Amino acid sequence: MRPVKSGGGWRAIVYTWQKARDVGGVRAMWRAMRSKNACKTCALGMGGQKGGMVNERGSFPEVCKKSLQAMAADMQPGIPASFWREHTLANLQAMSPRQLETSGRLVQPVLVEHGASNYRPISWDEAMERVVKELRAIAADQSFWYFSGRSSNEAGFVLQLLARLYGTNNVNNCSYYCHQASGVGLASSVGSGTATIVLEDLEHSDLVFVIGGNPASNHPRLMSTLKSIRRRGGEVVVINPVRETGLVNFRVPSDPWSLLFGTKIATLYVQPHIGGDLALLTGVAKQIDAMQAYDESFLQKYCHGYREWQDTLRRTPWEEIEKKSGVPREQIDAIATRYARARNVVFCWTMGITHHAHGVQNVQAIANLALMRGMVGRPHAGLLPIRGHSNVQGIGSVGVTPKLRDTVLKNLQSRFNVTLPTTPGLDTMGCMEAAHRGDLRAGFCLGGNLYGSNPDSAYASEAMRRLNLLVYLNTSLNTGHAHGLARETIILPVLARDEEPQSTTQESMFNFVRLSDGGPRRHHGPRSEVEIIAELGAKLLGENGLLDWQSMRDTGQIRQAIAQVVPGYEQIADIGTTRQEFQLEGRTFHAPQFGTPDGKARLHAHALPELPTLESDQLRLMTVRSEGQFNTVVYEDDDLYRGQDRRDVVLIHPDDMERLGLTADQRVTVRSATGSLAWILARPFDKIRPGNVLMYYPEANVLVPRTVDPASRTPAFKGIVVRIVAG
Ligand SMILES: Nc1nc2c(c(=O)[nH]1)N[C@H]1C(S)=C(S)[C@@H](COP(=O)(O)OP(=O)(O)OC[C@H]3O[C@@H](n4cnc5c(=O)[nH]c(N)nc54)[C@H](O)[C@@H]3O)O[C@H]1N2
Ligand SMILES: Nc1nc2c(c(=O)[nH]1)N[C@H]1C(S)=C(S)[C@@H](COP(=O)(O)OP(=O)(O)OC[C@H]3O[C@@H](n4cnc5c(=O)[nH]c(N)nc54)[C@H](O)[C@@H]3O)O[C@H]1N2
Ligand SMILES: [Mo]
Repeated sequence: MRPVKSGGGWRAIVYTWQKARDVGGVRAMWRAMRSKNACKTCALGMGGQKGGMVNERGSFPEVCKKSLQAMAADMQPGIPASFWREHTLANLQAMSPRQLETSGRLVQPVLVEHGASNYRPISWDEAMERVVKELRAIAADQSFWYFSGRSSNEAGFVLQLLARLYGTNNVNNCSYYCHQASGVGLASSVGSGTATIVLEDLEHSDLVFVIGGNPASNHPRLMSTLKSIRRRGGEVVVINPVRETGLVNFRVPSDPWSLLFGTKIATLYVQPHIGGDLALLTGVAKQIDAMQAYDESFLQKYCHGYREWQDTLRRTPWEEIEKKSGVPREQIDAIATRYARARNVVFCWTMGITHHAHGVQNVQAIANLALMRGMVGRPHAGLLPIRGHSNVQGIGSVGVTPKLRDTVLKNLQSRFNVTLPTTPGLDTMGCMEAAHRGDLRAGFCLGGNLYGSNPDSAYASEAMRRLNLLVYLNTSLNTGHAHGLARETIILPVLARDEEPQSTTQESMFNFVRLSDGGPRRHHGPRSEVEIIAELGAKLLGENGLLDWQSMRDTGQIRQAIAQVVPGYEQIADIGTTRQEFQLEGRTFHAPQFGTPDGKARLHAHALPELPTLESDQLRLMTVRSEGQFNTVVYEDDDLYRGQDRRDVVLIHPDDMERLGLTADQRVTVRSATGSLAWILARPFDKIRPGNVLMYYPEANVLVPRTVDPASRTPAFKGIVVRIVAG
């Protein structure tokens, strides 16, 4: 496949028309895309009451290929009952993520018991009875409750409440495999775990750092903002071991000029080694310090820890910085020079920063750099973690975490007149480990693909096999349904956001709460998430009379409760009638008054981590997304921007290919300390920094060790030491 020279462009537009045709016409697709629902894919956020394809600033059309893919997937026909007879578990296990996704929409509850060869359809009543029976037979702390960031605030709120009333804090979400390091790092620096700016601030900045992310594929709408910044004469500095095509040149489909001629995105592109960011960021700070380009009075007035940090910077030798980042001094200075002359700077980052054993330190190093020049706590500058799922931030806000904030716990207890457990809850990896030890009996997954998103797939599968019961609430089939099986596994089909009978809400990464109207159901069979959860609550806990589960079927009443319980969410109470979407208070810092107890920010000093020492035949592997997938859901095998037509590949720099004596498309086995993958094609890829290689998640997860960042418990999905051998 010939690589394209720019991201976006005509191919994105042609794709749109093709997708529309596939699902029954342009009108059907247009109607679906324009309905008043928050976009289903990433957390950049669009849609809601301003209508689909509109962002919070009212700009239209804001559309990207992956939102069309997600929409088209939800518009698929239902999986017929015969499918379950015709496909054994062994068949499902042999299917690729893409084949599973394109099997159709889940429309009836299905069950597979240990020893059975197939899933079989069961009634909703039978499914509920089985779940209730198992949950009654075990201690509450023998269960866990996993949430993907695809569900609504309402569903998230009620399910976490149900789990706690049942008696456990083993409540967690996919953020533990995603941006948890950002939440922990930001909270330790500025006292709030989310973006410090709103969209408008970004649009006024004159320098944007894009660190460890590939927004051309994963957050395409960010590209039109980057385009505008470049057009105004602003700069974009990219830090990424891979020269990602779309970050070099992008054709913004909604802009005729950009579409025809393309827009240059990066003004400076720096390629560290995987895991080299902490050293690199420290180097940039050291140079700013040497240039005396820092804001001394800001640091003194509004920050703690400045002197210690400055001492550490001054003591860290340049040789160590260059060696551990893989970036020569001149390039570090070039970044510092640009930073020193910019007036309004925004720092964006994604998984290249968080998916490391030192993820929190990476985030703190970004915050240090920003604080150093007073780039946090005023308009048009700040910190912007580019979040993943469309509502991952919202479910975290409404209580889907193992440890509730003190005020939320207090408010929940007084609002519902209940006493909730205070025993420590497990995070996501903690649940997998406890299940593997045999300490857990049952798991309940609201969306997502817990198996597919896990490191060490063999371990994940084994952990799940040791459970009595696993319940999945999903819209479509995924690898978890084939490989993540307990003694008894139940899949419950749910409605997608735009099929909900009642309105729901979502929170974007800019802390903006949107209202989704829902819409007509596309299939008989799937149920609303809230309805399923309320029914489970009534059947499991109804007799204790603690909660009126009937009212928990009504999203308006759930929002009343959220408004009373979650500080900042007060305005959600009447959003169903006022339709007034809103910005959450206390998260955006337009003045140097931070969310910490005394209002000051904190700088953190770090020792630089060693990059893993590589023997001559070893390389560092990153596991990433292609342009044709959304997490574990693969829509297409192509990775357009990286010029790949298949996924069973390992992308290697030509110099490394030569050194290892490999030829293009040779079959190889990739081995890590955790596992190995055979029959992989070795592909020369000159856009990656030599010494580093790239493979696609989730297929490569058999290679990913269970190493986590001790501070955030986020797995190190990037930076795995591998050996690549012929055959
Ligand atoms: N189309 C699409 N959109 C998505 C998703 C999707 O799967 N598909 N997923 C959503 C979710 S949940 C998330 S979290 C986001 C993920 O968005 P991204 O973080 O952009 O996703 P990854 O594919 O993990 O890409 C990581 C990027 O970091 C770089 N990288 C790897 N290691 C390092 C490193 O050590 N340092 C630096 N500086 N860079 C590194 C890689 O080269 C790659 O460009 O996207 C969201 N949006
Ligand atoms: N090696 C490696 N592993 C990784 C990563 C990586 O970069 N490398 N990235 C990590 C990251 S950032 C994340 S966020 C996790 C992703 O982890 P998850 O969020 O657990 O996984 P997804 O693949 O997004 O979930 C896909 C499923 O969600 C279901 N779904 C879709 N819409 C809805 C809905 O409206 N309601 C419900 N109930 N279900 C729905 C569909 O059935 C689909 O199969 O993976 C992590 N794992
Ligand atoms: Mo994510």
